[in-house]
Amino acid sequence: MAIERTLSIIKPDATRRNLTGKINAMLEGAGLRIVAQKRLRLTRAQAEGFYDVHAERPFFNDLCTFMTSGPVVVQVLEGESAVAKNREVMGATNPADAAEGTIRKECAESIEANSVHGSDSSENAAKEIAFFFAEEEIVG
Ligand code: IDP
Ligand code: MG
Repeated sequence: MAIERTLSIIKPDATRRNLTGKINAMLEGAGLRIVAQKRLRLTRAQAEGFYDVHAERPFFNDLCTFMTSGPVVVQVLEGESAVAKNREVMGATNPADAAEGTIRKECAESIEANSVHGSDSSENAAKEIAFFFAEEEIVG
């Protein structure tokens, strides 16, 4: 097992309901270290660029509208198997399918407004981290 980094985003439904601290506590409780973090409002171009892989999906437009509807908190998480560990603590995409004790089970409002994003592979994690952070902004 290796120390990895992954990109996490606390989505607008969660920042709106003041859940940043609760979600951070759940991430830290799972053994993930927040080694970079900033709160920002995504532009449409940023949302479309970030979710480029989903451009052909039917929910793409609504997803970009949702992701620009309020502030997000983008963060780099570090730890043993951080990509998989974060996906585990996040829970399934649809909160109706998410396991007990996961962030999406406890916090998500819907399959779209599901409170958090997490990279799905170490390759994508590297790309997604570079999308938001310069190396010197990450302090391990
Ligand atoms: P993930 O966030 O669990 O990796 P993805 O399939 O990568 O899920 O989808 C990216 C995001 O798009 C989801 O987190 C959710 O916000 C949104 N999304 C996914 N599937 C649907 C859907 O069927 N309807 C509406 N929004 C969706
Ligand atoms: Mg995904």
